[in-house]
Amino acid sequence: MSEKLELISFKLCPFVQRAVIVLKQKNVDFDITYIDLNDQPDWFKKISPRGQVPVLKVGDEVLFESSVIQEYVDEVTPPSLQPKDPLVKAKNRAWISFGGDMIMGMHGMVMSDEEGHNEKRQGVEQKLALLEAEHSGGSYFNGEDFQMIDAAFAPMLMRLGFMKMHTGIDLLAATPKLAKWSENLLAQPCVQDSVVPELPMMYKGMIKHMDGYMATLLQD
Ligand SMILES: N[C@@H](CCC(=O)N[C@@H](CS)C(=O)NCC(=O)O)C(=O)O
Repeated sequence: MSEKLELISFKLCPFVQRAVIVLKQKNVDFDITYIDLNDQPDWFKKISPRGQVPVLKVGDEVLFESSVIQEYVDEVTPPSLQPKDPLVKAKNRAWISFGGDMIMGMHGMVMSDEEGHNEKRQGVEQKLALLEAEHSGGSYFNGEDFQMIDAAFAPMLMRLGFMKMHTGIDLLAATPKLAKWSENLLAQPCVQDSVVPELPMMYKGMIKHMDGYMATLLQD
């Protein structure tokens, strides 16, 4: 790779973390620039078509959408983290997109009043059950190798851990394959090094700040 990559990030963002995990797993030397999404700098507004992170700067070019950034980084740094079988790869892509919906559902759980929280929680639990049924039962999603889909789901699983730690809500209690998967993924250096050390406390602060039903469940 000729140009040094620059990733535009917001510390709390799970979608940025998807990209960081691939960059770390591939040992790519990259710069990371943190912005405040609630007070977006003008230069960011100019380069981010949706006003969202992650954005990856590749020289004068800009990429957005976490899964696209993951795939670009993967393609320019062989060997690939994607499954070789095109059908498995395509199915994984679909589940990665599904994982994005789950991240949004979890955010809804954090933001909502009790009724909304319970509704969103039910939605996330249903999705977790579907994911459990699709999981190989091996160390990682497809089996024994860490692949792209693992990088894509680790941020969500990490946040489920924060939720459990701060509120006691254990959404993985009914999905043993996912619980084991989470344990395996959170032990990976590329996952551990993909966030700032203060993230667990930032997540708690976000729950408090959102002031929804979940804030009433916060434990000390
Ligand atoms: N589908 C996008 C979602 C990215 C996303 O939702 N990023 C959030 C932060 S975690 C964001 O930038 N939100 C600001 C906004 O939507 O205004 C992706 O996968 O990259």
